[in-house]
Amino acid sequence: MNKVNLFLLTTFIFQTLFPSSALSNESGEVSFSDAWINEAPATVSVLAGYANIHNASDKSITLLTVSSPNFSKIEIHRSVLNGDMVSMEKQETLAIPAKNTIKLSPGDLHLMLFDPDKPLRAGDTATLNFSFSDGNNQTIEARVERRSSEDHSHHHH
Ligand SMILES: [Cu+2]
Repeated sequence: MNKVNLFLLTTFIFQTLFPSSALSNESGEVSFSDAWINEAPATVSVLAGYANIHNASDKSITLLTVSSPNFSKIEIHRSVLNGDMVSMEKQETLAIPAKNTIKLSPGDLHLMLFDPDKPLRAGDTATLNFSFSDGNNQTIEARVERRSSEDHSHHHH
């Protein structure tokens, strides 16, 4: 059985056992699209993750924490240009305004993913858990991709 079938089977079993769970990112007021992780050399222990987070409700919802079984720690960062240097500011939380989409994208807001449990290559997926101020949690699978547009090597912490 290949990896994709195993994932679908696992998802099917999980949803059969826990039909009201938030595993599906279709449910709830907040939904995700284009969740991806920038592929990096295996020697790099900090990766960047991106997604679009949409709040369909008529009130602001705040992203409180992001965690993952695949990383030791995840922070929300914003890249800020100071002169010709890009630095990253840690965000304690991230508000998603009512009826709005926050886009995490290279050079701007991103997830900083620390210490992957295994080398992540393009095509792999990692699990991300998001918890929100309205009490909802969402678990999504982010795909590791090689998108060449942004060079992160000039970032510093
Ligand atoms: Cu960062």
